[in-house]
Amino acid sequence: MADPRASRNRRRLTATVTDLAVRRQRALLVSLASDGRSVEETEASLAELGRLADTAGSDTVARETQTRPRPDPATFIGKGKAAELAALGRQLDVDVVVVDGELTPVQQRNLQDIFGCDVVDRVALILDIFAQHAHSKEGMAQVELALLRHRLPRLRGRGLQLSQQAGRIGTRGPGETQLESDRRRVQRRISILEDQIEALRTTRTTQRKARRRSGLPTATLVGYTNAGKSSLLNRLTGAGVLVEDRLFSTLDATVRRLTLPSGRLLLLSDTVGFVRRLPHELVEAFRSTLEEAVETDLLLHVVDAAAPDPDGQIQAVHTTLGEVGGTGHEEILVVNKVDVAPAPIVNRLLALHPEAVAVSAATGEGLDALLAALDERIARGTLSLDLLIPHHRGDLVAALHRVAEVLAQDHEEGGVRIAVRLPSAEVAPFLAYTV
Ligand SMILES: Nc1nc2c(ncn2[C@@H]2O[C@H](COP(=O)(O)OP(=O)(O)OP(=O)(O)O)[C@@H](O)[C@H]2O)c(=O)[nH]1
Ligand SMILES: [Mg+2]
Repeated sequence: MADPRASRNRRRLTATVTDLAVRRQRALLVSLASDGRSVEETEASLAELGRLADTAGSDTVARETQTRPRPDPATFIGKGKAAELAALGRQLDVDVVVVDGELTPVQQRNLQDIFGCDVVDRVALILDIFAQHAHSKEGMAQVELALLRHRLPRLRGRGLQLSQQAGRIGTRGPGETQLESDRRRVQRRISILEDQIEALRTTRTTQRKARRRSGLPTATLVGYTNAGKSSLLNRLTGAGVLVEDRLFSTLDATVRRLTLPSGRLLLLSDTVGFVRRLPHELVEAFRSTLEEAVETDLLLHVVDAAAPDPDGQIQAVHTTLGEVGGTGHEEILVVNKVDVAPAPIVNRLLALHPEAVAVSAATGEGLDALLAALDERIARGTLSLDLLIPHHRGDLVAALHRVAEVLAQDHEEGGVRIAVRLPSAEVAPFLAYTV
């Protein structure tokens, strides 16, 4: 039943991560209130770090914030503070210190020495969660790539100094140190993964083109992690995607057909959620999954109105979309969890975003309005089609030149090959000729 390659990949992946999930670990969370960040932001970020740590399998036993204009280049927090917290850590018997920021390899090493236990930063924590939640071949390859790219500059070994002194790049043989061969092994694995991901990406692009050729409009659920994207997909299409009250439940894209009240069909996809300061290694590695969100006719941006800072979440989603070139799309803001969210917050979001729709994926409230809004947007929107019109239907070619933007036109044996972009409402007569 189980694919032996999948289980091999999984073993390899779990061997790669700092496995926080083996047993519940005791975590000390540390953050820095520095320039340009308000106390509230720091607090909200620290609370979120706690949820991330919980999802990764650890219990927060203490949280500490230091105010400092800038991170200390050697130890991130101040050295004195680090020593003080190390004593606290020993007293509370912590297994891991989680820093709300991005540590340089040097800072991480120094802190680990001071604390005498594992020290991970926000990036490593998120990578760890992704590693635990990846299931598909593509997802696992993407996470492993992100992990290795993150680890490579952090590999430490007895050979470090020696290899720097020798400075003989490419030297093999007896002088080779453990670290160098580790580096080379990691690098080799990175290039294998890059090739694998590239191949899977090509498959995905082909699938996406096939979907486009089907002439059906596509919409993608995007949003902050835990906003309720998968719940909404399930409610609307009966997809049966895993829904959980934890962060990053979904890492793989799922596409389902949805019939709108007008009878129009729509392809709706669910994808990975976003978080504030999503590690760039992950954005890079998950590019092909995120492209799913970018290459679409319409974004359904789901926001959890019951979350502590919905506005911040909306902004984080837009920032991440910007990083993968996904801005400037038609978007419907879906204000979710209205069954539990405070009414003033829901109302404020609706006032700020006039085209937003308030729903509850849990109770079904507002879904009719959402479907109507989708219908209306799709009717207003445009679609790209690749058509082959038989020579005897010159009337259709002429019609296309009237109603559509013609992107390319060529004469082929079977007829006129023509790529067009046209309003959805005009699509019907041409659908029989899609390539
Ligand atoms: N009360 C309430 N809970 C909801 C609603 N929609 C989703 N949830 C809950 O919110 C949690 C997250 O839901 P998911 O659908 O997994 O969220 P997601 O956006 O797919 O999350 P990730 O895949 O982890 O990024 C689950 O515990 C859901 O049961 C809603 O309308 N009301
Ligand atoms: Mg999900």
